[in-house]
Amino acid sequence: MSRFHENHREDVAGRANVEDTPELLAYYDDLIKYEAGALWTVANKIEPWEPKSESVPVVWRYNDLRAHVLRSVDLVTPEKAGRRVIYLNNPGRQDVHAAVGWIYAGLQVMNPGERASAHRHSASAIRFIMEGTGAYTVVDGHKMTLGRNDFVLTPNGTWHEHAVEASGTPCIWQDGLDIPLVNALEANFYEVHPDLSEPVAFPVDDMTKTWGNPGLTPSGGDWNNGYSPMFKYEWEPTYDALAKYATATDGSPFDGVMMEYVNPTTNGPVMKTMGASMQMLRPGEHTKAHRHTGSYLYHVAKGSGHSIINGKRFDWSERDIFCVPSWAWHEHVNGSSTQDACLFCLNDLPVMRSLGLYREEAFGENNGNQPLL
Ligand code: GTQ
Repeated sequence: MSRFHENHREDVAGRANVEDTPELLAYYDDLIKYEAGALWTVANKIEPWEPKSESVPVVWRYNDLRAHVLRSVDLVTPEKAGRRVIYLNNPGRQDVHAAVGWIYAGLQVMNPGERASAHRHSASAIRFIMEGTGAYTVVDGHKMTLGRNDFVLTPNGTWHEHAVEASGTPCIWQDGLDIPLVNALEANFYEVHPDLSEPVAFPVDDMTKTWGNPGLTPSGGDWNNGYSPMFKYEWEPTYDALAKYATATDGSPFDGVMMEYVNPTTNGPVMKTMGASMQMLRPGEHTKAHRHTGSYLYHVAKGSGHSIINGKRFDWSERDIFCVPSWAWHEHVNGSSTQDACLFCLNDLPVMRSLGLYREEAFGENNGNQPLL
């Protein structure tokens, strides 16, 4: 039996193995009347031997989606739509709007001169800029200019609004939020700003300029908010850091040269519920397979290649988005022998780690690489 379909232990001693009799069936019917049930009828379902993700691996190809995203500009205004976003739907998850696991994602498009009203919610968000110039986000009065492959946080509870300067070009970015998680926890509040907009109260890009200097922190700087004060992480310093680090490390066998975006005041994840990383796959690199708990949404920031997820090959190129569900085997391949490839990854690792649910395993057969199914 393949390692991908381990489902063979249901009748092991100690697990539910009760055969239905007319008496038992009548008993179950009686329990239903009292809003109750017998655990042994559901035990194998509610307590799986190992995580069984409802989500399936998917690649959302930008080549397919881009024209449809742009079509929405002519069909709805940001004022009417609230957010002009095309969301990514995992075909395995029909109960909630999720791209993978408990993570929501969408592609938002905005024309020059457009603005979406300010709001705040219990869900946390990140935005990863895909194309266009002149985009900016205001978070609690801090205005951040946004360029290609920059990523910006809008942590839970912060007022935020997005816009594109009149002098800019049409912009598309990826939104990623923990909406499904916060809804599952039944803790989501949403509020529209009373003025529909918030004044810019600080110098432009001040948080990145203050908190984003490597090895240096502002003297007397005080921050204790549970999320990173560095709201914006720019692509150029990120790529420079990866390129530098690549000259000093062999990299991870599973992930190549990988760095986590951190809250500079804690060295921990950027927000409590969602983390992010950028990894560089060197020319020709083919990583070993592993699996871990948590849900992972990759965005191809640079280059092209493929990933093998649960034994199936998924090709990707720049701007494609793909997901690795919890406990799915995965390995990555850079398709170029001369250029590096970079994968941005949004994940719920902070949740897994802080709740003590993180677990990881290396693929032990076939020299660490999955046989293709
Ligand atoms: O901008 O906060 O794609 O609240 C979906 C829901 C973006 C946002 C989305 C949201 C936002």
